[in-house]
Amino acid sequence: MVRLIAHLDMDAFYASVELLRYPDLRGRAVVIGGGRRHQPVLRADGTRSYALLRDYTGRGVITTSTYEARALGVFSAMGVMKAAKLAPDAVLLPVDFDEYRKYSKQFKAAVRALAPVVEDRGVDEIYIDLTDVPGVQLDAGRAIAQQLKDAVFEATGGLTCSIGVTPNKLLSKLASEFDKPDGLTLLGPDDLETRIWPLAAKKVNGIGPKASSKLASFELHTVGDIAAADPHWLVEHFGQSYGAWLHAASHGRDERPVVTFSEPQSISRETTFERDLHAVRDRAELGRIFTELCEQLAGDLARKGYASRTIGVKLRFDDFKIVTRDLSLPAHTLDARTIRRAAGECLKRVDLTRRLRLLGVRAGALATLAELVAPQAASGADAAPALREPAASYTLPLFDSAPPGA
Ligand code: DCP
Ligand code: MG
Repeated sequence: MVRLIAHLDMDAFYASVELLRYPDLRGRAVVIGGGRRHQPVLRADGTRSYALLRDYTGRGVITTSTYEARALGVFSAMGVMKAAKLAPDAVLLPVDFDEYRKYSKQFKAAVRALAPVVEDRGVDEIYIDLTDVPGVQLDAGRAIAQQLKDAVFEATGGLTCSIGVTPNKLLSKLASEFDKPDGLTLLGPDDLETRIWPLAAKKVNGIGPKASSKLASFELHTVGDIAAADPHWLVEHFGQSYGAWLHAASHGRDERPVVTFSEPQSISRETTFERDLHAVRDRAELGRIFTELCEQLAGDLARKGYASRTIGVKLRFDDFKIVTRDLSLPAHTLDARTIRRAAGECLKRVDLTRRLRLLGVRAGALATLAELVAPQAASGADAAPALREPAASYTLPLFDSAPPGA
């Protein structure tokens, strides 16, 4: 039985989500980015007016563009003003990460319902191990891949994706791009030479700008060039592990498993006191423990790579009654002081006459840091709202105190 791994990547993801609510923009060059100004304006007659690239001034960066805009040379990470020179009539829409996360959850759930072995790789892509899906070995995964595409389209109300199916993650990641958008590409071992070797080395996930320019300095430009290089020579120039990996990767070998992992709903810390504490009489001690819990929670979030938008407290009184309170923040955070302040607000809403046995702090409404900052991190000026515009009462930025290990 051969392994069959799919890589699924949504097509022009942010832009396609926007087109679901602004269907009148279908077929037009549309770019997403440039901060949060330039919202569409609803006119009295029910039509909308949109901002155009030609009218933009600022330092914003494009997060993605429709394929119509790409045809004009406008791509992710390009400055909006530069894009305006190429496509002055393209429509500019602001980013709305909450909306993209919502659709991200929908398409992933649709996939999991058909093929449960899913590895989450961010907001718009996943790997799926199809090996054990009944019947999959008969057609190398074609039928199930088509079903996945249909299910994603159905569940999201019209989003398309592209899928590559091959014996491993490395090849599938490449294959999913071959036929974008709305693509479906199956590759077997025989396709290595014809389909993979002609690709530029930097197309391979794991060959970044530094490695690819070093490879180029040795006249190794394509995957096939690397495959033809002597493995000992590769190790000599790129080190034992990376050199060996380059050799294996260029020959289409990759044994990495699909790592399933479901996102936690919340992360919390709690402690039962040595003796019951009273909010007034043991104020100092309670305050110290409370702050420490918040700091530990912030550390947990940072270590696990999450930020939270809902902070809650849990108390158990000396009569064993449990009370919880929570508070939604205007933006995601993993900052200890912001968490401490929000948890303090929650505590104010609890009757603290009885003594306490236990105190806990909980972070819910989690988003991965990858979702919140990347890939915008690269484009600085257009960072996620959580990073750039913390709202009034919680003015601490996401990384106000450096997370451990950062
Ligand atoms: N993204 C971003 N900044 C970048 C690249 C991407 O904010 N420099 C965001 C917007 C994309 C999403 O991540 O919609 C997914 O990235 P992809 O590289 O998969 O790009 P798209 O899904 O937009 O297009 P494609 O059809 O090529 O997959
Ligand atoms: Mg995509």
